[in-house]
Amino acid sequence: MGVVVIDGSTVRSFVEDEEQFKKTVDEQFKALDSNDDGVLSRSELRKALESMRLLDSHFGVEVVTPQEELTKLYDSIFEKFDTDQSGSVDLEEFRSEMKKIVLAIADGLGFCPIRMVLDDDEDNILKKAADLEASKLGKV
Ligand SMILES: [Ca+2]
Repeated sequence: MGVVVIDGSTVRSFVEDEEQFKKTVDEQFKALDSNDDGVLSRSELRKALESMRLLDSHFGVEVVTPQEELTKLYDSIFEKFDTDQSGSVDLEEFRSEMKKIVLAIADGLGFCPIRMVLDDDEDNILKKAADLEASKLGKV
């Protein structure tokens, strides 16, 4: 377990480092595409959102959302990702939505840093943002 501290500018500079961001998002896409067909299905994308844990906790406060509500929410997010309404999310769609989501997180954080407790082996996009900043500062 490790604790990372991130704020809006950490997250933003991660997105602005296009090469790094694209690499991270592409890796995540590949990891999520469990049947290797090059697109994300509804359930594959749901796993991605669950792994980000953005919906279960809000600044460390656990929020219990009924299963039915969650399904509705995940469905509406899927529809956002699937901009051409093909019923699946391709890499381009994934990249552009992830960018929007991560920037929205950055706006939400503003200059107010939050602490995240993460497993060291966890593949979390916000942890990557923190790692990147740490490496730039020469702390790693
Ligand atoms: Ca797939």
